[in-house]
Amino acid sequence: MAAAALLLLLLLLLPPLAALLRRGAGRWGALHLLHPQGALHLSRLARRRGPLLRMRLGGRDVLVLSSAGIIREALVRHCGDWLGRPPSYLGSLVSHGGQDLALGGPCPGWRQQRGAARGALARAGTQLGPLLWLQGQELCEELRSHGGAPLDPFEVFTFHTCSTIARLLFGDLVPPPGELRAFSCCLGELLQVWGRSTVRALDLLPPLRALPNPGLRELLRLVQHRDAFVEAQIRRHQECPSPPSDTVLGALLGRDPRVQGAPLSPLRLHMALVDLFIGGTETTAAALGWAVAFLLHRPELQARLRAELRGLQGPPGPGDTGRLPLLQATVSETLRLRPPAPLGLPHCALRHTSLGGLPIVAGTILVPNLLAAQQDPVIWQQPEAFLPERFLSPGAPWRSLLPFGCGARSCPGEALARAELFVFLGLILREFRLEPGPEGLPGLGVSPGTVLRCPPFRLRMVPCQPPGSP
Ligand code: 3QZ
Repeated sequence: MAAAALLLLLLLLLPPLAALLRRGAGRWGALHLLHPQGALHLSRLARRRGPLLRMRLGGRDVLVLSSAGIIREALVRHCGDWLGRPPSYLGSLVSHGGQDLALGGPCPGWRQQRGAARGALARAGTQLGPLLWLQGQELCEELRSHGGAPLDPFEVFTFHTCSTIARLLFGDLVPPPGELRAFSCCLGELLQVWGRSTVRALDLLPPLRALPNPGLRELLRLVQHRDAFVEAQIRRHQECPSPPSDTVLGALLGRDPRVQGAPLSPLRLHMALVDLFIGGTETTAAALGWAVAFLLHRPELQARLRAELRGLQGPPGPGDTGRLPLLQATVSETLRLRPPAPLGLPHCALRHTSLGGLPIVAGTILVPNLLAAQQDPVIWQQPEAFLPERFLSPGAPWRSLLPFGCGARSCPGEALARAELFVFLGLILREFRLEPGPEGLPGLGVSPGTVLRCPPFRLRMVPCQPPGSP
């Protein structure tokens, strides 16, 4: 009875709500941002109404940008104007009051944290080859252990992207595999709860904060687990009489004179590690999952990639992008169609500015729709098709490919992620033929969440070359 009444109420409310959403300019136009299909829904809207959507959220303007040109105008040309992040109740709760690189607003401490994190990652980037190769071999070993039986690869990918970050940060002083596996699962749950609509709503509707919220309680419990793990790793390093040299953690602690900004304050250091772990785990694993899913649909492309890999002496390394153009194109095409963070992170105007000739007031929120920009029919032919070949032709629109955002707040892990995807995917394709599992080909539609992931699927990984052969 109650359910029927609720349904009736919903049906009655639906048409006016839909009309409100269609107009978008109303006081709650930004409810579009809560749509479960997020970026996809906003892309459809942009196709009808153009690349600059203007909405209202409470008392603020929200701009959703859906073309690479206008995103670059804001975040590259006017980058100083858009350095801020919108204030966030939840963000503040999970970052010790805004000490986070991804979520924090510009202040001297944040600039120092950004300089140190970018500097440490750039240093590490010069010697990624051996690390990625080792991790990639362990990844393939684990995949091999399934002996060609149907397997959902996502958790395996997540563990190995998480281990990559751990190795980069801690060198050989990594936590035991069991502990790391538990932590990578904790991060997955953390992101899942972070994206839950009952939790998201706390940012948009302040009165809800007075009510008990089970999602929020779970979020805080997971944040505690996250913090205990990160704290234990830092302590282990500081107590070690001769900690491994040349690690990202060492650089953040000020042990590498070439890295500016270090040492960081304890809280900034802690949150920089959290960002690296969260930013580098599920995002990269999701992209690997998408690449595999797309390639299951294109066996002939797999064969061409294998032939390209066979032409190389030895295993693929991060420096082989020029020698493996099709593999490089496959990574780019995966990131074009399925950017792991399809709406990036929201920006906030620090001062009055302009965009597309329109005046913009300070405090305006900007949401870059990377998914829409990367499927813009003005730029991309057959925008929705998976065609890595498009990147092999001379005039390919590279500048319109923005999976990591652009400008001063673009993803600091871009080079790492690209190298990791390139090497891991190369090692996998070199050793295994990817074949659909008993349920058939995976779906390629997007499912809602903080990170754009493909629907769960199983595949068979059939060895097509003895392991370890050159
Ligand atoms: C998908 C907010 C935004 O772009 O405990 O992976 C800590 C800080 C909750 C980092 C969300 C940075 C979750 C996903 C890059 C992406 C928590 C953080 C932040 C987490 C990530 C968040 C983000 C990222």
